[in-house]
Amino acid sequence: MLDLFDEPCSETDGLLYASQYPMRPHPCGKGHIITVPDGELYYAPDFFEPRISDRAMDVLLANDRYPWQSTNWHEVTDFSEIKWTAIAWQQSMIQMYGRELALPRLSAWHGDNDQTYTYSRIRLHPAPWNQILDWLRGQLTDVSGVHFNSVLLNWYRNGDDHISWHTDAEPELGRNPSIASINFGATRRFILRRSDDHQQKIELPLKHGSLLIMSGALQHHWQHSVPKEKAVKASRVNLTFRVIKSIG
Ligand SMILES: O=C(O)CCC(=O)C(=O)O
Repeated sequence: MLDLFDEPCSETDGLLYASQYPMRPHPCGKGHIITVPDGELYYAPDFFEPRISDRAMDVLLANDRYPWQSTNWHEVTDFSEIKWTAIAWQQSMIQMYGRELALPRLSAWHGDNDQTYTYSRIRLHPAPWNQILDWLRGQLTDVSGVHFNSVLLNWYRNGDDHISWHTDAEPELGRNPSIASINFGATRRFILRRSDDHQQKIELPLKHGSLLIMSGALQHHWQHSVPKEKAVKASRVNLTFRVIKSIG
């Protein structure tokens, strides 16, 4: 496990690998709990077997038009006409500097009832739970002790897609939220930095079949991002399971 944390990385300023913090094995037998200042991380690089992770990618990206592995998704122009088998993928737009810009990734929101959630100033309406999302959620119960009621999915079509620095500290998530992040597809760099000292950073390479849980006060003290990685040509799907506490 340690060698996964210790992969070389180009960004060195203040960077610490998660392995430099105290860690102990999780009682469930998979992965480790890592105690960081003002928060806790759980990381299991091989939480799901490769066979299950491969199958998950096939189901999450299944649609009526394009084979997900061989399509150049950045060139697809009829995206809104695609019928998705399991996930309600959308190209969300944001207003910035008076212009409407496409987010550099695709996203989907599934969850209980008719809750809405505001994310990156976008109001999301949940699509229902389905077999794969419900099954994945079930896999998280023992390790997290949390019954999640919603999931935000991000699809990074290749290394150009990314997510900028932010916290998951929206009011709907309440204080000290636990957020469980499942990763399928290409390995991408996940970087945390302290909100009050941007030079203090922690990096985890989130690989195919891995699970990261962020908990304690982490969201109130640390920001996170998945930066661009030009060399990455393959898709990655990330699912962050959350508990929404109130109707937005
Ligand atoms: O893709 C990831 O690993 C992070 C996703 C994320 O930051 C989010 O959904 O808020």
